[in-house]
Amino acid sequence: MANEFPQVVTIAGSDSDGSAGLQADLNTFFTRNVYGMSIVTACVAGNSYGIQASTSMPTDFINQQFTSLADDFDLKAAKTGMLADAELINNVVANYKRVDFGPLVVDPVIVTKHGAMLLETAAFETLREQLVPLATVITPNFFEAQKLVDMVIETDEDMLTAAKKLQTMGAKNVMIKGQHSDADQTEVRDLVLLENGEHFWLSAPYIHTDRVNGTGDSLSACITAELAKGKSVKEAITIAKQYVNVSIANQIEVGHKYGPINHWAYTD
Ligand code: PXL
Repeated sequence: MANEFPQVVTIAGSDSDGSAGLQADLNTFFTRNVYGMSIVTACVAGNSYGIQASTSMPTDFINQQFTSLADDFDLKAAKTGMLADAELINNVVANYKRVDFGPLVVDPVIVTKHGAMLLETAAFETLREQLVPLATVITPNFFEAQKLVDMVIETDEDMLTAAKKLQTMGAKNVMIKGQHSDADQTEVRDLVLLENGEHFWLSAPYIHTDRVNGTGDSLSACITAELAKGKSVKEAITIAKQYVNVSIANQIEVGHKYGPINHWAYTD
């Protein structure tokens, strides 16, 4: 049929300033030519200076969003973002198991780049036990990976050990995003461990800018979009890394402090 776009959904929090959360996901879906929907888990009041308040959606309302989408749409892939607390994770997992939304990309959102907690510490165990096993792809950053596998990562070997641990916990494919906290560093290296045991590193120049809000959200959203279009996990991750790099390299001026990335920049 003409004009058919794969349908995808993000199960995530809303960020009022549009830089992260489901807004970044929907921007990514749009520019990657998939039709994006959203199941809102929480709402954050924030701007480019930080987050000022946040609140979770009621359980019944989250259930209804799942039902409303499952009753009508032919979803080809899904992703999770901010899930706030253990109750919310349990609820999303129970709902995800009763519907067919395709492969799941789990972005284990714990804390923002600027230190605001988006997941209660008490929920880490639930995240590990309930959500990680559902992940077709999990995309922790360096910090989140250490929290999830409960180890300090110092070397490349440690990073591979952490990725293997995440597979043992049930995630099929793992992408651990490299550290970028050293002002002198010139590249960022992410590790990918595929379901078949193959692993490889994705390297990109480290771009020194404050305008990187929504990077992790957009990366996982891009992987989701590519999977929905039928790309392999390896292809989807490789495209997503390029998508995000180009989006960071072509910064836009929005807000007075930590700005969003540029979703218009990347073209195939
Ligand atoms: O980028 C992480 C993130 C995810 N989800 C929501 C957010 C943020 C960061 O601000 O607000 C809703």
